[in-house]
Amino acid sequence: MSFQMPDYYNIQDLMSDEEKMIQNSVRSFVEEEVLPIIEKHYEGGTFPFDLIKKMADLGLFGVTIPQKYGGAEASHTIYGLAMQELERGDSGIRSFASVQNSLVMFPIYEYGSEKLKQKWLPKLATGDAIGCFGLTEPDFGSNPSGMVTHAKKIEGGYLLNGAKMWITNGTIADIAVVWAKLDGVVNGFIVEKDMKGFTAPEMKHKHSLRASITSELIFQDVEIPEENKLNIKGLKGPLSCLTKARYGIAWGAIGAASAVYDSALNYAKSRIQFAKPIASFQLIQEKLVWMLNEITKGQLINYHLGRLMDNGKARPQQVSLAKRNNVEIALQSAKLAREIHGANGIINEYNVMRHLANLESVITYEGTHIIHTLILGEDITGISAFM
Ligand code: TGC
Ligand code: FAD
Repeated sequence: MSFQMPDYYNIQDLMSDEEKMIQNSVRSFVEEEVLPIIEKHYEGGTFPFDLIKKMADLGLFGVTIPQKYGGAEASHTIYGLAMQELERGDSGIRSFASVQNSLVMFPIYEYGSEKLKQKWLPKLATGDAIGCFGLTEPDFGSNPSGMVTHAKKIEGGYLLNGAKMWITNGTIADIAVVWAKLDGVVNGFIVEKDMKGFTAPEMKHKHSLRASITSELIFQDVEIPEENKLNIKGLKGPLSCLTKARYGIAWGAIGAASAVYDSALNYAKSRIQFAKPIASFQLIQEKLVWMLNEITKGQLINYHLGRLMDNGKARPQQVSLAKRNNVEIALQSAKLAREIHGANGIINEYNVMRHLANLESVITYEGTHIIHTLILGEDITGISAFM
């Protein structure tokens, strides 16, 4: 049965032809290229490298970056729609695109010198270069301001020492956007894979995001040339990148939620127990309606937030609300969908357990659910829970 994205409030009617066209082309890509291979990669714990060039050809890297740097120069709403469709396939595929777009190309475009932009953005857009983003450390996750990775000024550049952990794409990246303290202030540096003293071992044995590469980054006296320093000081540098990525995740989560809802609805209509489809039982209907209800609310949040982003009016806290809400309801939807599938819910013939396990990472990274609660708590009370 072919996939139908739930659209209970006819949001499609509000979308431009360009938005519909891109959404449809990414949906077809997921249908034809991602879904047939994803379970094999998930089981094997491998990333499907063949998809990188295909994603680049679709314009999925540098979606909002100007064309003169190889980007698609499209809107944030289009970026969101693309992330939604990718995560309908798998959170790991969306993660790859989130990192490349929001956490690597965005900071180079926003804070890099013209030389740095010319050097890296076109290659990142075509998928000829892969990037990663190193903020989290073994002892500093939710509180990145405590980071111990540091840079020291030397003649012609900087000497970088420290370690990052849980870094998506680290092992396969050509460049890492690394956040480190210089004279006690957070700064951003571009570390290139061949720089002496830099290693990026893969972290194995994950039960979640298995079709995505997660790595450590280790820096031992890595010499960084002056031109590889980004022009931004303080934690607002990395946090501004996170705002972009969290926005994409809010859309992506609705893709994952729609995938498990679709599977649960079809399963409930075809699975017979007590001589009836299980969809006829009120307790099953309640679960399906809960999912549809929450997906619809999430879609409306995303659609409006996209317009705010496009008009430059979105506040980071509004992005936090969307990420917090949509990932939580996607996770709950995956749990309900797994229940509706009974024993079949745990095997890879159905997508629900894979999405459920993936969403356990998505609710942790880019600010945990609790961190977004506290960001919103501070916004409405004026009192920070972090001090
Ligand atoms: P705080 O004092 O609140 O802020 C420091 C400065 O930053 C500004 N700011 C922001 N700017 C842009 N966007 C945002 N979202 C911003 N949030 C804050 C703020 O205005 C201030 O500016 P200024 O000019 O006054 O200096 O900072 P804090 O130290 O109290 O931290 C607050 C907190 C806890 C919310 C923050 O540290 C946080 O968000 N922690 C969560 C860490 C996190 O999300 N890590 C994610 C790592 S990357 C990742 O997970 C990638 S997964 C990739 C994938 O596979 O998809
Ligand atoms: P901690 O910060 O140690 O938190 C542990 C628990 O304590 C959480 O439940 C948290 O909500 C809670 N907690 C923390 N502070 C408070 C508080 N003040 N009040 C109440 N509760 C609190 N990072 C990158 O930099 N780049 C990447 O590419 C990247 N990719 C990732 C990929 C995967 C698969 C995963 C799992 C993580 C990735 N991360 C990445 C790291 C991710 O951003 C961190 O895991 C996340 O920020 C949380 O940090 P932590 O795991 O150290 O948890």
